[in-house]
Amino acid sequence: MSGPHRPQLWGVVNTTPDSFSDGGLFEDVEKALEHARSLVADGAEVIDVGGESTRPGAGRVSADEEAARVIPVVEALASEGIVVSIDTMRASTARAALEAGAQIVNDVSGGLADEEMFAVVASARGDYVMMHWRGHSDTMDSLAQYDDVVAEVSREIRQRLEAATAAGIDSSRILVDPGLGFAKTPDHNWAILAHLGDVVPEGMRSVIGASRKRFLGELLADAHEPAQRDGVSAALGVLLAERGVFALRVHNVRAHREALDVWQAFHEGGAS
Ligand code: PMM
Repeated sequence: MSGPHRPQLWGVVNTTPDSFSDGGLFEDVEKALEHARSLVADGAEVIDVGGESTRPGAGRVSADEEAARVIPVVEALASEGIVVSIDTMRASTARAALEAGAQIVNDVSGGLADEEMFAVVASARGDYVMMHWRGHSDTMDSLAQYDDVVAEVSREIRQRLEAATAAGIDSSRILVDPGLGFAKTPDHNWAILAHLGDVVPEGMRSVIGASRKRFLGELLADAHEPAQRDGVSAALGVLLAERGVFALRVHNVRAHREALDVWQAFHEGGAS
């Protein structure tokens, strides 16, 4: 397509145990694989595999448990030729996932949760998603304090970028994510979205994870389940495409693909 870049769709696969299943790890792995394959069929270019919930208030999972959940999934998907991103704040999990074939490390802490992370990424190949973060899920809501959220998040992102490049990660490998909902209220999220061009350094690729988040649910009239936020998520996805975002991290890939099809046809109509 001529004109703006069409964002990649990264499909989210959580390997956190299914509370409705008592089939153990094997069944959970099989379910995650099935889900990932359906997201690829729907148009996902990357599958983002995570084993630790980062929802507000969530506690941590041990390193062993996280690795036991994610590594078999990463290995199986990579062997099928699927591009895998590992969503982890732990250097040990990132290293194991890279060895198992992951091509991207998605670190919601931007290297702050584990001081070994930058070294692991620097010594490997592939992209690194560096998200803006202020603290773990059990404290992050209390860290949502800013005088000027756009200026402060922009500054903190640049500080982390300097640290990452000083540790040997080439900036061309880094994708910047402002971390919607991570130490941010809905108003903070909207301010950041309105000023993405200031928050993401010029010339750098960005990833946005807005899909199904609470701040979108708040726009809807009645109490909605996360899956009922797919329409508003896709609407925002189109606006982000317009802003030149490189990738959208989403749960319902099909809804976003269709929305981007409309966006693309709209632009191509204008171009002919
Ligand atoms: N959000 C969540 C988890 N991982 N990774 C990136 N890069 N950006 C995000 O915004 C992000 C993430 C939490 O959302 P979920 O619980 O809906 O997956």
